[in-house]
Amino acid sequence: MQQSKPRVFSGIQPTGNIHLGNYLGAVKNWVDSQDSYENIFCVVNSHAITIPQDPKILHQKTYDLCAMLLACGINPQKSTLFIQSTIQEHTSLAWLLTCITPMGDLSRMTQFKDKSQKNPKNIFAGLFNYPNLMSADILLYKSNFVPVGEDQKQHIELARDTAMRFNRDFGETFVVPEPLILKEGARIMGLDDPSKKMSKSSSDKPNHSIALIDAPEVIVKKFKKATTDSEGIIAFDKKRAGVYNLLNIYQCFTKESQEAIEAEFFGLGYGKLKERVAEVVVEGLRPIRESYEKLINQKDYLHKILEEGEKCAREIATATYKEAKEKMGLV
Ligand code: AQP
Repeated sequence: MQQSKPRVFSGIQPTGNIHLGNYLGAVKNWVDSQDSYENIFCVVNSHAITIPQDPKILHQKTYDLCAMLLACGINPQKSTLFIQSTIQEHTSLAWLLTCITPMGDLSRMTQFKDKSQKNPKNIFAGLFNYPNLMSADILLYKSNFVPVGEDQKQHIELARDTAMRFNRDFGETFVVPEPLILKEGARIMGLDDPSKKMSKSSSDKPNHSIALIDAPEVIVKKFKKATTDSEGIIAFDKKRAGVYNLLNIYQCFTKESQEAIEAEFFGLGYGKLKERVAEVVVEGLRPIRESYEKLINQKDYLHKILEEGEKCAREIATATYKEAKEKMGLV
């Protein structure tokens, strides 16, 4: 494949319902910058099994998420979209990288600490090794940039270190990738507990997250219950996490400056803020939900897009893996 623009790679796990954090922190940026890059996007189902999943649900959610990414605006004419497990080179390269990554580096990963705390009875080696699979995803495509939310920054730093170590020890092979993290939306917090990031795996808590498929009345209800504080002042103050989170979401949808937003809400109460945030979110997500409802029934179209994406991604993945494997002396 001829590369004329810098390449971006990013992925998302089919571990539950995609939420506002995933959308504002990652997917919206993928969509908005499709013209600037050569884009490769992936539903990372092999990452999902680092936490136990129901196989039937995982299978279905993988296709649902592909349809949702198209509904969000991923354009198959401009971007390659595929499912991670269809290209074996991801796990094959992850093994090579596992063999050159110090245990100490992996033990520092905060996501491993967080997720093992959340699932203390199910801590498997795959969860510990997750960052190497993520490095493989990125390095396999010689990606220049990786648009992600802030929670993934540490994993990208590890991918950079791994690329540099490989290049140093076995000869120039991988591009050292840069994270692309936007200021607004990089870290959307849970509506019920704004000290924790909005997360798919906490969606069992009824008012934690806004799913992109939530009906308008559900969105309004969840925002009404969002945790704020007792100060009653509407301002972008990071120390008041609940109000800050609502304003941050509002800014992502309205694209107005912080000053303009603070002026708009000057003298108003939290009830009004919640109502207005819910309104812009409902309107912003409406076209996505409507498009998703159509796409989810167009199975042949979806499979065709994914097959084309897989073919395109495979071409790059096969070549890079062969190069890395041979450099390490594997027959
Ligand atoms: N709360 C968030 N705010 C901003 N960005 C976020 N992302 C995730 N949560 C937020 C970004 O979404 C992309 C896809 O995430 P993922 O599917 O790889 O999983 P994750 O980072 O582990 O996110 P979740 O939703 O919290 O899933 P679970 O609960 O399964 O771990 C990434 O770019 C991520 O930064």
